[in-house]
Amino acid sequence: MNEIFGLTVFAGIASIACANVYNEVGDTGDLPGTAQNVGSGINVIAGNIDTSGEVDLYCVQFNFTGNLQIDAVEAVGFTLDMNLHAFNAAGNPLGANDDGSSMGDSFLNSVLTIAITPGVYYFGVGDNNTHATDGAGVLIQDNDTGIEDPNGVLGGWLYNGSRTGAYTIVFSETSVPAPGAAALLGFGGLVVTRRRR
Ligand SMILES: [Ca+2]
Ligand SMILES: [Ca+2]
Ligand SMILES: [Ca+2]
Ligand SMILES: [Ca+2]
Repeated sequence: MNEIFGLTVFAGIASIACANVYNEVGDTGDLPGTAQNVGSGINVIAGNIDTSGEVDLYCVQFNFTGNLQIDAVEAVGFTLDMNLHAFNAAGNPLGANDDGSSMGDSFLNSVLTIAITPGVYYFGVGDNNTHATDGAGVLIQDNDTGIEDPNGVLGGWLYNGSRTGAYTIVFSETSVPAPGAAALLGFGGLVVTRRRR
């Protein structure tokens, strides 16, 4: 079933951009020590929340300085209420989002833009109201309000979600801070226009 979902998702993403896809292998862990290493050159991760309350964390390398937009998108037909968290190489929180969209898709998806320099970053996704804590269980990043402790180190999660399903995480390098939805919608419109010609 994973492969079928992956193909479906890939077909959707491929129309948006030139996609270099990393497919979750089995189930990635939820902490830096068990996160799957995506490496560099990937702009789409396709994975699955297949256990109620689980978090999927990925380690990704980026080699540019600028703004990175991350969209966490539920697969069509599923009911995940995406949550998205970003961390630096040390596991310090960089931001989180529960409900947002830059793609004109479900408001239950998540979108986040962070300023980055070349290096390794961690991205975690889960179902609704998934919060990041340190190893002692102290909240360091809230899915709704974002960073609680910028010096906190990811060491655990508070799970509240219960749904399962497939998702994609889409990475877009953006040149302008805080890109509006219009920019991406405009891009999407260009694709549609070209296809119709
Ligand atoms: Ca998983
Ligand atoms: Ca997992
Ligand atoms: Ca959400
Ligand atoms: Ca929430």
